[in-house]
Parts: sequence; structure tokens; C-alpha cells
Amino acid sequence: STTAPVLIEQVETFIVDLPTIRPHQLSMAIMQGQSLMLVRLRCSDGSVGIGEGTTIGGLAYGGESPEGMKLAIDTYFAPLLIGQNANAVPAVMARLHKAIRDNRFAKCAVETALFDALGHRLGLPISQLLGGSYRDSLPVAWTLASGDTGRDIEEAEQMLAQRRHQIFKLKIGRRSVAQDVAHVAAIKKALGERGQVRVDVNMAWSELQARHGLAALADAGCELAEQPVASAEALARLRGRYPIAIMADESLVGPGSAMDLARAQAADVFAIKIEQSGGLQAAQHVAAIGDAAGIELYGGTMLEGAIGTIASAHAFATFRQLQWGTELFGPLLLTEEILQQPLQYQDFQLRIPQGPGLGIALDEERIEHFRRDRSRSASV
Ligand code: MUC
Ligand code: MG
Repeated sequence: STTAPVLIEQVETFIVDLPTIRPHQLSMAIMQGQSLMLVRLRCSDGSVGIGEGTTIGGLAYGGESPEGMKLAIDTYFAPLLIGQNANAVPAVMARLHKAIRDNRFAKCAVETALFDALGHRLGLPISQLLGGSYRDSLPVAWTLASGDTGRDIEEAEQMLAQRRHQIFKLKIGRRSVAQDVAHVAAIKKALGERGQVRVDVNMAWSELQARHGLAALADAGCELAEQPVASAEALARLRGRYPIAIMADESLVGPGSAMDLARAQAADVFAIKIEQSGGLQAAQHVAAIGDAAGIELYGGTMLEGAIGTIASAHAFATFRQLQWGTELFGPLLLTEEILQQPLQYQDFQLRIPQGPGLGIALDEERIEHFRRDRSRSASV
């Protein structure tokens, strides 16, 4: 029963390296694979929870790397977790927040594992533990980032034909503004009304470049630009000047920053990510701030594997508004299946698993196979 004390007994971390289906080009990194940092918590009643901390391009995206997260959890988180009441998730997280600054991605992985274990004990999906869901499936955008316009158009056509995605996010910012705009315009022209086209500049533009770029993107039929510039002040100056939505991503790192962005009127849309927010509950708090400020919402990804993707899905299911859908396609970018039952992507949506906890079961043999510390050339 849940009234008997259940203690956290063991904290295990490991890294799983998986190849991507093609190179994935962002302004700050070209990915050939993804490294998932997984945490497994074992509790005194035998319940187990799993969580994922994933980032993009090692240290290219943020201050946490897969190896750094593993080290932080093994060395600093685990002693604070062992022996704690596994049922009191917010209290356990508060203990971590008090003793450990930053490390939002690692905290998110641990919080996911705590909720997964709690869900297994109670027989409830995480979305129910988080207050209940508004939806049982989520629209999913696909990112076109092969680096080649023709290949991107072919990929988009395949996704439309398979009824897998009709929203396309184009990664730009590596080339000149003029080249990038031509690339976006060509893709929008090819897809027409059949596909929604958005861009993610990943902070690569100066404010002046953004003024040219946003005007031209709006003319090309692009509906949204994600983090065109790095600074929140510049975002605020750009927002509202062009008929294209401005979405904050890198600037949005938890509830405090959500308040700052809302106050500065720096974004039309928040790209909410559970890791960037510092966890599932923190992501809900960011959503509440966005809601209160009249800022529209989008469910973002750090290109997680299935665990982080489904943890995100449970959190996003609880958002009252989700006007821009999600981009929870991470597992589809990887060549390898690590679940016993693959996730269900169909009719442009991801179905949110309804079983206890995350509602997914890992294929332990596959995980063993791809664990970095099990490979013959293991170094980390
Ligand atoms: C980002 O910056 O939003 C999300 C989709 C994708 O391709 O990269 C990410 C990260
Ligand atoms: Mg982004």
C-alpha cells in the first residue's frame, strides 16, 4: 500500500549511444548520433523507475553533457536520494534543488524516474499523477535538417504521404540569411497548404540579421521563428513587428525566466521542454505562466529517446493550451528501437501511453547492447 513507507534504495546511471537515421544539422552542431543518459531508481518495495537526461551535441547546446549528468547524479544526487521517501516526489525534488544549483537536465531525469516508480506503485500514468490529462494524443512536428533543400522536400513529402507529420520545423542559421530564406521559401513553395513551415534559428542571428530574416520569412509563408536571436531583450524588440510568431526556446529555462520573458513581452509562444524547465512539474509551472500571460504554448524536445519523449508527453498532456502542438519525434530520428512495443505515431499524432508510470517497457537486451560501458571500446 502507499501508506507504508517506501524508500529510495538504489540509483543507477548509464549512457546509451544510438545512431541517427541521417546527419541532423543545427546551427550549433551536426549530430550523427544521440547519447541518452538514463537513470534507474530502485525502491524498497521493489518498484523501479526510469528517467532520461538528453542534450544535443555534447556541450554545444547547454552546460550539461551526458557524461556530466552521469557524474553529477552518481556523485552528488545519489547520496541525497538514498533513504528518502520515494512517495514524496516534490519533497525529494526540493531536497535536490536546495543542495544542488542548476543541473536542470539531470534533475529532470531523476524526477521522471521518481514519477515512473510512483506511477507503477499506484497503477497510474504520470499524466494522472501530474493532475490529469487534457488529451490522449499530441500533434508532432518533424524537423527537416539534412542540410540539403531537395532532400528535405523529399523527406517532407514522405512524411505527408505516411500521414506522420504535416508540421515542419526547418533548422537554419548555419548559412547566410539570404541562403536560409531561399531554402525555407523553396520548401514552403513545394509543400504549399499541405504543410505548415516553421524555422528554428537556434540564436544564430544578430538583431539586424533577424530584421531582414523575419520579414523575408514572413513573406515566404513561414508561420513561426524559434529563438532567432540569443538575447531576450532583442526578442522583445523583434516580437510584434512582423507577421510571424516569435517563439522562445533557449531563453526559456524554467519558471523564473518564463516570468521575465512574459514581463518583457519577448515571445508570442513558449517552447516548453521538460529538461530546460528543470523537470516535469517545473514545465507545468512554465505552462501556467505562459497561460496567464496570454503566451501560446508548444511542446519542445531535446531530441530525447523514448523515455524523455514520453515523460514530456505526459507533462504536455496536462497543459490547458497547446496551440502549436509538439515536436516529440526524437525516437523517430534514431535507427534503433529500445522499447518492447514501439511508440504509436499515426495520423500526425503521438499516442500517449496509458499504462502505469511512463507506460513503456524497455527492451533490456537492446539497452545492454547499446550501453556505452558494455561496449568493448568503453572509455566513459
Ligand atoms: C531545439 O533547439 O529546439 C528540437 C528539434 C530539433 O531538431 O532540434 C531540437 C532542439
Ligand atoms: Mg529550438
